[in-house]
Amino acid sequence: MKKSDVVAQLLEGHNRVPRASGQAFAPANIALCKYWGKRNEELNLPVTSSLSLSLGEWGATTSVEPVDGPDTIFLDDTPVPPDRPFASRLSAYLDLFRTQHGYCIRTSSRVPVAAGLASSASGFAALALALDALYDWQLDRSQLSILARLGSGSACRSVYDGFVEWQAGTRADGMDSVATPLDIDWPTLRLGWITLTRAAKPISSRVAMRRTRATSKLYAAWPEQVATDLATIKAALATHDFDALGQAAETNALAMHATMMAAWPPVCYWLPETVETLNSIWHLRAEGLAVYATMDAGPNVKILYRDVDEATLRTQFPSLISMSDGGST
Ligand code: 2P0
Repeated sequence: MKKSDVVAQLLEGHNRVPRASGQAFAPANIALCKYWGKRNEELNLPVTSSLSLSLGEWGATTSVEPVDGPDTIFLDDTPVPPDRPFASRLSAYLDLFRTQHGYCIRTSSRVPVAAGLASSASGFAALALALDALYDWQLDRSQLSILARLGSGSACRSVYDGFVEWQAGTRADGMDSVATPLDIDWPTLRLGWITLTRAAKPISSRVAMRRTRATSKLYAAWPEQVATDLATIKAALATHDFDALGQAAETNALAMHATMMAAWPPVCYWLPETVETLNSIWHLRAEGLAVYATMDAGPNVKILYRDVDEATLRTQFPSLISMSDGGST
């Protein structure tokens, strides 16, 4: 099945004539239980479910406007040349919706892209929501989650705020592979990120996932790891058990990295500073501070902690930014 078949199914009977423009915001999200590996690459269908926390005001605002001629794309007011992967990936996604015309896309990303904060997640979620506004489809969140997933897997989680579970689903067409919001309120929980480098990552998560699944023997253990961690994380969220949450999230992230390090050629996103930061976190924890690490497809480290420890952690990690800081870079 192709992306265009899924779109045709979702938009059957819906308006295909655009209004003048559409605009939307979507938050970035950080997975506490990671998505790593696809069962279907065309539709971004995952091998396992995953669970994330959306980052409030940190995210992307995107506007979309039909224009004559080819697509024009602006990122933070700077035109992006059409041959850049960023632009060609957006244009390929827009091909799913256009009739004749091109689009002018303006995205302002209030996500520290270099910190590996899943810019494609907020970007494609904001674009799917903006297209819904442009065409006045009035799709429900579940359908919007599917549309966003066709752009980038983790984007399906960014159509909601707060804690979100992405159900892997089993259907070949992915209509049951959607994100759902979890009814959890935990105002004292903090997620922050420590930027160690702004260098572009050497290998995309898309390619790294594919290689891991194809060559890493450790990947066989990944679905079971996720099943255990997901259950632990959901129980910990329900009871506000911070240490259980932190331990499961950190274990899950490190297990994900272990699967990719055991791939061939190996995929290692870690830098010396990554190891140094993880060691600092482990040292602080040994001294009694409740802080846990998580990492995505990059060298930077995110931390989970409680609001009471914010000041201490800012002293330890001067580059720490917290989701509670508000979305300005
Ligand atoms: C996650 N990551 O759950 C995991 C953890 C990175 C590590 O989702 O190919 O950009 O567009 O579906 O969503 C990053 O992968 O990949 C990701 P595609 P995506 O957040």
